[in-house]
Amino acid sequence: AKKAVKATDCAVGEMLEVARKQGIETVWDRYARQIPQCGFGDSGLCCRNCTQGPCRIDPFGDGPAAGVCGITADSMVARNLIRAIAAGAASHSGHAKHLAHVLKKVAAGKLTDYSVKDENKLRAVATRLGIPTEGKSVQELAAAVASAALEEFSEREEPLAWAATTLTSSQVEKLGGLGVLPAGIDSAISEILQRTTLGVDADPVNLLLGGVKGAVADFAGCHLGTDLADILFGTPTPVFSEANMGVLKENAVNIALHGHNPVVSELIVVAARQEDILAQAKSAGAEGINLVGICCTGNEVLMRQGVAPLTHSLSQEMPILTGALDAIVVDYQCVYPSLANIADCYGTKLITTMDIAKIPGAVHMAIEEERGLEQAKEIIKLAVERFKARKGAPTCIPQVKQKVIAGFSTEAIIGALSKLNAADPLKPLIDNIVNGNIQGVVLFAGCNNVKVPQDANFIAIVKELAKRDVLMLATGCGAGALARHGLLTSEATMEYAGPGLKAVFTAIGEANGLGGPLPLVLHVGSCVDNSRPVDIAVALANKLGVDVNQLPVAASAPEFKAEKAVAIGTWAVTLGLPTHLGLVPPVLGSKLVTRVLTQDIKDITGGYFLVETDPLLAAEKIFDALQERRQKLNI
Ligand code: BF8
Repeated sequence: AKKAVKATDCAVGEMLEVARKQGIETVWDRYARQIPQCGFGDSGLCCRNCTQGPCRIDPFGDGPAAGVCGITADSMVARNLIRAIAAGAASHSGHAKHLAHVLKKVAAGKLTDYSVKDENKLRAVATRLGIPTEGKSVQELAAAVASAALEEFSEREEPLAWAATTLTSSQVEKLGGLGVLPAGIDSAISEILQRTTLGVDADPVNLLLGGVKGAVADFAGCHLGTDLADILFGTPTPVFSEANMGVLKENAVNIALHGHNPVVSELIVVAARQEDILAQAKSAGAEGINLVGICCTGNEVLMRQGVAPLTHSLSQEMPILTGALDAIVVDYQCVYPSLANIADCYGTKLITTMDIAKIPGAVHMAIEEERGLEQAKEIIKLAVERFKARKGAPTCIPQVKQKVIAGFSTEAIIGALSKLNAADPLKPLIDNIVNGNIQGVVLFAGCNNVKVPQDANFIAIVKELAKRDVLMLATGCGAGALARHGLLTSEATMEYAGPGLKAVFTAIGEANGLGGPLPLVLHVGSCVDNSRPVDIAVALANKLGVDVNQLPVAASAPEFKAEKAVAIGTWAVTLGLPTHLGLVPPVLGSKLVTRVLTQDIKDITGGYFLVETDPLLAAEKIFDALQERRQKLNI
């Protein structure tokens, strides 16, 4: 019964049993050791922003009602929240900035291992940005887009191009009117850090507006991350793969690609397919090189290369316990430092590749893009050595895997719809929303969290909304959860979709030669790719002449964990979406902040946070939010 509380994925369950028998400490053990967690921190009422603290405010009114400087509970909670948004924005946009530098070097002809893989996307992004494209070479356009991208970071004269050109004009106007349309991504992040230091902004609502501005910067950073990755590595199209630990192969060199940015992992994919490297693996006695993915780097290489997702986020330690994982190559974000100890116990090579993300105990190989492919080959060699050392030793790979269909970029979704109506691809979608075959659209985003039995909320909510004919999209570890549970398949559509959704997905799937309906949930990519559903919503809104906050569209982060998820959730609300959270965020220490986020903001942006920890009730509330929108549209 204890196992069921930790995870719903039976592969994870098997590995937990191995961990128990072998005395390996996991994320769940460390969590148990943290209990009881600090109630002040949990409610947002702990401040460490100066050395007169740490200060704590008593949420029940018996103890201190202010910090040493006089900061109130409302402001303390707001400050803490928006610092998380700044951190999230820094992460997503840091990833995008990294891609922008690569694109700039590609344009300058400095890199041989990278190129522009999708010229159409490059031209489309340039056109959207107002960069003249006619007669321009790929190099010239790449240079122009890279420099426009890098200009987003400090401070422009104009609002962020990746917000101003991607949202509806009324959204842009509204955000401008509220003073929350940033002129620079880094400047918005830095502004949050400044206004939340000792003795700057003490007005909770003003602080929250600062957070909204940071969230818009995060949105721009995410969109930039998607656009540049598509340009450099190709825009995803539907792809078939398999998910979960059963994809490991005892007799192959198994290498997991973990983190967020495809810059390194794409080269490892290229290297692993080269004859000389394959020959090395074979001469070591392996049947081949088996690349697998973890977290969002895993999503990136699944979407573009069909690399099988191994596991996600919360269970990232588990595959090492199979004994079959030869190397984990990480870039940055969501990589648990605990991997080093477990990898050491099993002889798995943990390889860090970014100078901002080192882990004691790991092998560090700083990737220089100028010789990236060569380094990718060196990394694979380390994995081959480890394979040689373990060859013949028993492994315990859980025989658990599921089929997966992924690769649903905006372009792929529009492409699939165009098979039903080439002249007007959005029309079939709109018609089916209007006639009720599709009741609305929900985006599942975000992480797994140790406080929720892994995947349980995702699975329960998705099954419930499927019955009710809701079209669902997913990103990040949420998409991973659904992949590992077999919900990104045509079979799941046949089993769980309501009649309207099933009919629509069957028509689209057949028109596209998928041999069955579209998968129950469309995997749109990694967490930065939450920008993709926004593109679709904006296109729908523009076509219908309404705003996004009128569409029957919602978001859900049922097991969120990272600061990045706080930033995404906040921009989803800012762009007008009812946004469900399956855990209570650390804001309950302020009634005012709680009310603004769950109620008052609805009057301003149309979006709001909907907090519900019970998944079945959450599904009902999300569905009700869609119905409210339908009624207002008279459909
Ligand atoms: O960026 S869903 S645990 S891996 S933060 Fe991290 Fe959360 Fe996973 Fe992807 Ni997103």
